[in-house]
Amino acid sequence: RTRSIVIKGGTIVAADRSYEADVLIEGETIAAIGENLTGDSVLDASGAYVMPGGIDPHTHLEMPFMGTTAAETWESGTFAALSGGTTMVVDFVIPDSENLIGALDAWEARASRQASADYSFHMCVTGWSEPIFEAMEAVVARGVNSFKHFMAYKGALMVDDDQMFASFQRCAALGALPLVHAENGDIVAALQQKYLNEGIRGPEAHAYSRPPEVEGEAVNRAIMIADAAGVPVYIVHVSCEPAHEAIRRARQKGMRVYGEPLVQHLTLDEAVYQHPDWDHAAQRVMSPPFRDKRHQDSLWAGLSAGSLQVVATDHCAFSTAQKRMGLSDFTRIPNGTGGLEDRLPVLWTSGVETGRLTPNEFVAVTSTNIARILNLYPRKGAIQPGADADIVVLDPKAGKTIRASTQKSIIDYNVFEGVEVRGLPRFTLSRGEVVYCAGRNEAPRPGRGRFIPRPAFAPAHRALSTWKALVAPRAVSRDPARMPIGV
Ligand code: DUC
Ligand code: ZN
Ligand code: ZN
Ligand code: ZN
Repeated sequence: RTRSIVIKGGTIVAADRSYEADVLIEGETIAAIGENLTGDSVLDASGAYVMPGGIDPHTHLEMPFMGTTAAETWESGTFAALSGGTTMVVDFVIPDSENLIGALDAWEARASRQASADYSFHMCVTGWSEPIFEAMEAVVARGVNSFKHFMAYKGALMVDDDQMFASFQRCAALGALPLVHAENGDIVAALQQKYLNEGIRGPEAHAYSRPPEVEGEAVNRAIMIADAAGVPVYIVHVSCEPAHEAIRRARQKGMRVYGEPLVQHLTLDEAVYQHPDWDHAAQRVMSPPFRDKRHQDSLWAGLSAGSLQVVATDHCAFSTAQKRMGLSDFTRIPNGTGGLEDRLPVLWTSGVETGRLTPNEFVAVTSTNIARILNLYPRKGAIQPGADADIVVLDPKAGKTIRASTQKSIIDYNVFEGVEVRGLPRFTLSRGEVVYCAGRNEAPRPGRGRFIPRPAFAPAHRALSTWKALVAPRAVSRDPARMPIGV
């Protein structure tokens, strides 16, 4: 008989309600929820909240980028995630050629050897060609139903509008969800050059070259292109009011548009780029950059109003030594910050303790909403019989001061250094195994994490478009020179 565990005496917090009950786990899944349940072993959840494990849909572990490779590994990153109550990550596969399946294999090889949390992937589309068109179908068949597009990083990852339009139509035909990094890459490149020409070469110019306007413009454009292609769209790392406004307006018209702020943008502001210590500022260089309070307030409002649905991290963590690649030129500072380990406690402290989010909204934006958006629900994102036993027992009274010196992440700093948080995991369970226990420091077994396939969406998963009937998905051209216009 498989061994069973009962989580006793806690309050189950789901996206839709809170109630007191025990949770019985048999093997890897939840077997029952009820009163006075018994099992082979007991976890005491009294005074704590029993929630679906966090899902971070936006990570870049060991990502080759800007002339280096993100230092956070699959092993350290997933241990950090579990210790912070996140039981699943969705990482971006960046192909360096048209061989999307080869890139997926490379990511899967790293993850399967090292990951201690479950994982899934998004595939990046960084150009357009017949082999990419063909490979997208094979990618979906492998259980990856989302494709990411960069509107920035000109000359590297960026796609132009015609390429994005073709890929979005392909997504519509395959039942996949397009994701977008929305910044106008042409304007960013022009502004970067302007500041370099003026001799402004420090991290502060990183923020100057990526103002809210470039993000707002790109989000509007991505939404309109998605609507023309008849496909829903998910905007990653929404950082400012113009971006949020575009999403809000589209949703009000009935379009299926989703927006993901990061916990960093909700809590850190642009003042970090004026810090007198170069390292301090450069460690916080990511795209889009941190904004001011007006933009933060907009993001918080979006989470409680439902116009923004997910809080992620874009965990893409470089060491201080790597950041120094840009000592004399801000455009060479590797872009990215961490947050995987801290997302839940920082959001609990800045969101729930301040009254900006209810505990149920907290669960919705850290787990349940993204499970539904990515077609993972209810295997993940839910506490119900049959679901994977991915559970965080969160103690709202347990607190700490965030320190790089005590974190599980292998990075030598933390953008939340010195921040006092409450709402720490007492236990984290991944598919029924207790993989983290407060006060204990053992890492779970690398390689125990599993790939979670996400099937294609049903054909009804469409955007509301005024002219979607005009573009039959199968009319998408395989020939990049012959993009379909209308039809
Ligand atoms: N932004 C970052 O800051 N890092 C990784 C990629 C991205 O878009
Ligand atoms: Zn991005
Ligand atoms: Zn400002
Ligand atoms: Zn990213």
